[in-house]
Amino acid sequence: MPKESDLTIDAQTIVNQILPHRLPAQESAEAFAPANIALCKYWGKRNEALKLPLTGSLSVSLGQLGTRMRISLDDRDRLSINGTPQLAESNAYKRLFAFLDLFRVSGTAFRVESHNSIPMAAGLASSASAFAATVNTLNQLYGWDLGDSQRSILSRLGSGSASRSICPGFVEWQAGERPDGMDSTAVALESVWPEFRVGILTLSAAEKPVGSSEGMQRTLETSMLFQSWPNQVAKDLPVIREAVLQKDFKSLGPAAEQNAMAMHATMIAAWPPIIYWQPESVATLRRVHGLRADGVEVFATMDAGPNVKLLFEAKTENDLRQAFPDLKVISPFAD
Ligand code: 2P0
Repeated sequence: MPKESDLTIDAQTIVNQILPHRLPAQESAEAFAPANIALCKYWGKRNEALKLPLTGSLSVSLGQLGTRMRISLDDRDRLSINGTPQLAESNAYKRLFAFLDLFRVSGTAFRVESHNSIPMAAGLASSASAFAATVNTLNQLYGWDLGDSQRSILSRLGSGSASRSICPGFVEWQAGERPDGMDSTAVALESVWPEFRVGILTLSAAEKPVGSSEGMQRTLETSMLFQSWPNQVAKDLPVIREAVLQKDFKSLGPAAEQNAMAMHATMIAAWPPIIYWQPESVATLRRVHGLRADGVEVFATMDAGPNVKLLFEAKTENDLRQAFPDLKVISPFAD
C-alpha cells in the first residue's frame, strides 16, 4: 500500500519537476513511437496516479509498427486517428486530452493527428505507442530536448506500458523505489538480435471484457494468486534479461511463456474473474504446444486480450507460416 505522504504527489507535480520552464511551441511537430510486447509482464500498480508498477517488466519494441503523430497548435482541440475525426465524448479523445492538459500553457489548443501502423484488430496495446508518441511529439513541438528516461517517465503518466515504448529493441522498465517514481523508467538493453521474431495471430475481434487498468486493479484487490506475482517476476525477469543479452532463445521462450500464463492465472483467480481467453486462444496455445512436441521452437505470450503472440527465431519462420497461414510476422530489428 502506498504511504499517505506518497498520495500527495500527482502527475502535474512530476511534469512540473521535469519541465520547470515552459518554452514557446513551434506551429507543428511530428514524431513516432513503436508498439511493444512484454516478455516479462507489467500487471499491478503500487501508485495509481503516477502509474508506478509493483514490479519491473521487459519488452521488445516492434520496429516500425507503432504510432506516428503530428501535433499542431490550433484554435480548439481536435483528434483524428488514422484520418477519422474522434468525438470529444470518445474515450480516446478524453484520455489523450486529459494527458495533454498536463503540458498545456493556458490558451493553447492542439490538433492531434495520430496514425497507427499496428493493425487495430490485433489487440496490441495501442495506448503504449500512442502516449509515447505524444511525448516524443511534444518534445519536438516545445524543443524540450529530453533524454530517454525523462520521456519514459512522462509517457508512463499516460499509460504504464508507454514508458517502454520510448526505446527501440529490448527495453526493461525498472520498477524503482521512490515515491515520486523518478527512478521508475525504461532502460534500453544492449542487445541487437536480428533473428528474433514476434508473430501476431488475430484470433478474435471480441471486445475486451475489461480494460487493463481496471483489470490489474481488480486482480490486485481480489486475487489470492496475485500474492505470488511479484515472486514470479523476481524469478522470470533476471532469466529473461540474461537470455535477451545472450540471445539465448532456449532460455527466453519458456520463461516468457510461463510469465504470461502466470499473469493470466492471477486474473482468472480475481473476482469477478477476468478471462481474456476465447476458445481460439486455447486452441492456439494447444497448437503451439503440439508444434513444440514436434521439435519446432516456438513459444506463446498473451496480453490483456484474446490474441496469442508467438515468439520464435528466423530459422523457424517458414514452419510457422505453414502452420498459421494468417500469421503476421514482425522483425523488431529490421530497418
Ligand atoms: C504489459 N499490459 O506488460 C501488460 C501485460 C497488459 C498485459 O501493460 O493502467 O495499458 O495505463 O498503466 O499500460 C497494459 O497496461 O495500463 C499492459 P495502465 P497499460 O504489456
